[in-house]
Amino acid sequence: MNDDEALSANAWGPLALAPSIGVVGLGGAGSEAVQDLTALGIPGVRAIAVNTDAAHLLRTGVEERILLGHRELRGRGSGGNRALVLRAAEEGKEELLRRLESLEIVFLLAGLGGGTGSALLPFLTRALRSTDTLAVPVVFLPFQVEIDNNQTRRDNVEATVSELEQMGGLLVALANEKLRRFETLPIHRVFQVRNAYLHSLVTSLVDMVENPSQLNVDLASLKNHLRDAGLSTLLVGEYHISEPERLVQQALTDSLLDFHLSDRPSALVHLDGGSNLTLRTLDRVLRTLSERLNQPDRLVFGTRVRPEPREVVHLTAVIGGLKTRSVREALESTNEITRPVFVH
Ligand SMILES: Nc1nc2c(ncn2[C@@H]2O[C@H](COP(=O)(O)OP(=O)(O)OP(=O)(O)O)[C@@H](O)[C@H]2O)c(=O)[nH]1
Ligand SMILES: [Mg+2]
Repeated sequence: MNDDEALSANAWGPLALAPSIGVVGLGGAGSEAVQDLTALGIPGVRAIAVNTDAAHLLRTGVEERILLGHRELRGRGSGGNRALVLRAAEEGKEELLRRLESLEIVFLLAGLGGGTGSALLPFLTRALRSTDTLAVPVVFLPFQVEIDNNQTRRDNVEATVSELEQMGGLLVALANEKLRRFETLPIHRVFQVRNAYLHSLVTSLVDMVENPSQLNVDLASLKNHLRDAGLSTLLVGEYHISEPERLVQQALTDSLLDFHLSDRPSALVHLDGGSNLTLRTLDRVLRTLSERLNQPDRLVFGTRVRPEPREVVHLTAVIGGLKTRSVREALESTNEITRPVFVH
């Protein structure tokens, strides 16, 4: 075999040059979020909506649409009934997994409180975790008023969050209550603000593993890191290159996430900057993060330096070793929007 032959993909069999990625909306809120992500642009990513509500599915502009449980629920949604959705999910499990099996990273999105998204999110996360696919569940926690006087909704939220937290692995939790600072905007615009933030989380993670860096963090190293990291979450930040400490501060506090650290935190950090990104800046970012996380057990980092100089540096971080809390705590802690994300 000559060099040309040896380097051709045919000689090596099928090669995975870039991971295949999907965003999957579960239920009404999840599907709407997928639509917003698509509108903001997620090139190369498959967009899928799964719902028990046929009318909602027909309305959504998501390219691939899957109606679940049409025999039992007749396309009318679950009306908040998790148990009915779970039964339909068991029946449709093989077909659902078959539709997702070629994907290497799957973001699963759901607004908690209803029946469909709240039931399908832990169900599919668990099913995918026994495959090679990296499942990233994303939950939207409802506004406090939605659950204050509605025990069914509250129970649905509690059951789903605790199941996901017990499962460990990557979990993104975005609290609607933290959007109160935008309360003078129309409601759909408020959700768009949240979805724009989610868009930055999704594209940052995809970009980190898809595009080669000088110090590379690829999908295999991310999966390796997550294996021992326990419950983990994703952070992003972007700041002027002259203030690395502010970059870390911004990523930790200016988010819609709310988690507490255990005594064994870990971090995988990726910095993306211009040709003016120095070792000193990298060092200041890592030191600040390390301090804020109370000296993590493991700190892995990667960097990508672009050929041209840049005023800003972009940070993507996977923080592991988070503590599971009671859901009451999770919901109550969202009342204060200025509170730092990580509280020791
Ligand atoms: N962004 C957005 N959020 C919604 C929408 N509809 C409901 N929500 C919120 O999302 C949470 C879950 O509601 P849905 O997504 O409608 O529930 P579902 O998963 O479809 O479940 P069922 O309809 O009960 O089968 C609730 O807190 C809602 O207030 C929507 O169209 N867009
Ligand atoms: Mg619905």
